[in-house]
Formats: sequence, C-alpha cells, structure tokens
Amino acid sequence: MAESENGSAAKRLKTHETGDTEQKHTDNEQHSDGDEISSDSPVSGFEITRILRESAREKNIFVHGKVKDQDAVVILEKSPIRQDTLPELLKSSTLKLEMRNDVYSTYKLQAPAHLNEIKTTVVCPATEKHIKKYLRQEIFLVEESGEDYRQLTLPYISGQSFSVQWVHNILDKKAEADRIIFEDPDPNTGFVLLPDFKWDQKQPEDLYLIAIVHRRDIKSLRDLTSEHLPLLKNIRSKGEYTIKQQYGIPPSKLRIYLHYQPSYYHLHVHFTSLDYEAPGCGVERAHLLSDVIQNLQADARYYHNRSLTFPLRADDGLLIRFKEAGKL
Ligand code: M7G
Repeated sequence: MAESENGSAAKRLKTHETGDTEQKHTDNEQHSDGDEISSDSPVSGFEITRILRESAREKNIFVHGKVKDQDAVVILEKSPIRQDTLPELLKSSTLKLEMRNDVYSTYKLQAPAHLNEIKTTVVCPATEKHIKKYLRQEIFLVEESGEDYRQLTLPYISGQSFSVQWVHNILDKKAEADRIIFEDPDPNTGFVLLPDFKWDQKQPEDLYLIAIVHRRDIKSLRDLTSEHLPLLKNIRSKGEYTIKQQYGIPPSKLRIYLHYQPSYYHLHVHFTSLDYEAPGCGVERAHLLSDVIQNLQADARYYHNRSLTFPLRADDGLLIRFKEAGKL
C-alpha cells in the first residue's frame, strides 16, 4: 500500500477480496494498490457478530460480522511506527501527560491522521472456512506419510481447499497487476513476484513478498520432484536479485520458504525479511527453499515419499480425517 499524505487518510481503506468457488465471485476485478479512497466502504455498514481473535501484543483484531447480510471478516492491524516519519510524528503530535514520577513520565501521543493508519483487510463474502482460519483454535501436529497424503489429504483438499481464484486473477493480470514487482513469463520456470497482502509496503523491515508460479499443476511441496529444480532455482535467484535491487535487502537477510500445508494449493514461495517474525514462519510449517532444493537434488522423489509434519486446528476437517483413520 502506498503512503497517505493528507488529512483525509483516516477515511482511506484498501479492500482486498478473495475468490471462492462456493460463492459466485469476482474473477475480473482490478484492485489497484494506489491510495484509493474506498467510495463504498465495506466496513461502515459492518455489523459485528463476534471477535475471532485479538492480540494486544501484535496490535490486531480479527472480527466476524455481516456486510449487507453477507458474512465478512475484517482484520484491523495497527501499522508499525516508521523511522522515516518519526521526526514528523514527534514534531506534529499532541502529547497528553498521564503520569510523572521522578525521571519517568508517560503520555498519550495523538498523532496526525496520516501517521496513525490502521491496516484493514476485508474478506467478503467470507466462507465458513475463512472464518475458521482466523478463529483462535487449539492446534495439533499431524505426521503425514506419502501414503497418508494420497489416501487422506489429497481427496480432502481436492474438495475442501480455499479457491485459488485470487491467484489466477494475479497471473491473468485481472487483479493486483500494478503491484507486480517482477515477472518471468516462462510457462515452465516463470513466476510473478508481488507484495503479500499481509505487507503494507511501508517499511522493508517487515518485507513480505510472494512468488506465484505460472504453472497451474503444482499444488504444494508434496508435488515437487527434481523436475521442478529449474523452477525453484529460478525463483530463488531472480527473487533474491529483484529484492536486492528494489529494497536493498541482501539474500542473507531473507527467509525464503514454502508452507506445508499451505492455505492455497497453487505453488507459491514466501519471501520475508529475516528481521520480521512472519506468521507461519515456524519450523512446524515453513520449509526453507534452499533445503527443498537440496533435498530434491539428493532424492528426486523426496517429497513424494517422506513423512511431513504440520499443524492443524482442532476443528479442521483434515484433522478429523486423520483421527478417523486412527492416525492420531
Ligand atoms: P499460504 O502458505 O497458502 O497460506 O500462503 P497462509 O495464508 O496460511 O500463510 C498464501 C499467502 O498469500 C499468504 O501469505 C497470504 O497472506 C497471501 N495472500 C492471500 N490472499 C487471498 C492474497 C491476495 O489476494 N493477494 C495477495 N497479494 N496475497 C494474498
């Protein structure tokens, strides 16, 4: 998201929409990343149903509600304080004293509206699966053998996974076209690199980009074989090069990984700043791209055969399948 520069910034909202196969959806909308004032704000008519999750530490809240009788999820997240606007923040804000004691004093700082934005993500219409994704839940680790994948996971994800319409919109330039940072159009080894919608692009310290491959036949890490090494190496080298050129961040400051299980079964690679503890970058879900490359170099069918461990939420249908199959 680009930076807001005037006093009407408080009204500025970005709307990000996702597609979903269960609901007729927007496969042809262009969502620009410019500073657009949303004329039809989806949050003004939002009626809160319940809080799905909140974190005082992360300064965010995930809310389920209704917009014109449609289920919606709204995610509000206070933007990080930026170094480049710090002098302005300190100069042009009002300070209200809360308490003073010896050398200590605390204040409430009231910042100008454009320095006080709340990153807002809207999923509307939201499916039950979206709502569950954001609901705080107990999680369990599952160990999936190659056979379990073929017997349990694959049939489950074929019917139940999130739509990848938003991914196709990006590849077809029907959405977020102006956010693309780099593209290699090769149908076999090519990909599109763009900001993940978790990143507001205000500061490189929390950089978060995703590389989405042009090939549409690779669902996840599980499908990868040595045949895909040129694709993976291409993503690594061109992704690293582009990020160094654009943001000045060297490869040694990047965490480049794939999720297993992903939420969206179209192969994509996460690029995050090493200084940012991105959600989902823990050992139970993230697989470093360089490890993936080396594993496939050592064994062409490594991900076909080996057991992979990943977390699932208590009410995840896949967890229930594993339990029913006596695997937990
Ligand atoms: P994942 O590993 O499938 O699952 O990653 P996760 O969402 O549980 O991490 C998909 C990535 O795509 C996530 O980092 C999302 O934040 C990001 N993402 C999801 N959607 C729906 C969009 C979108 O519409 N645009 C962009 N730019 N990123 C998205």
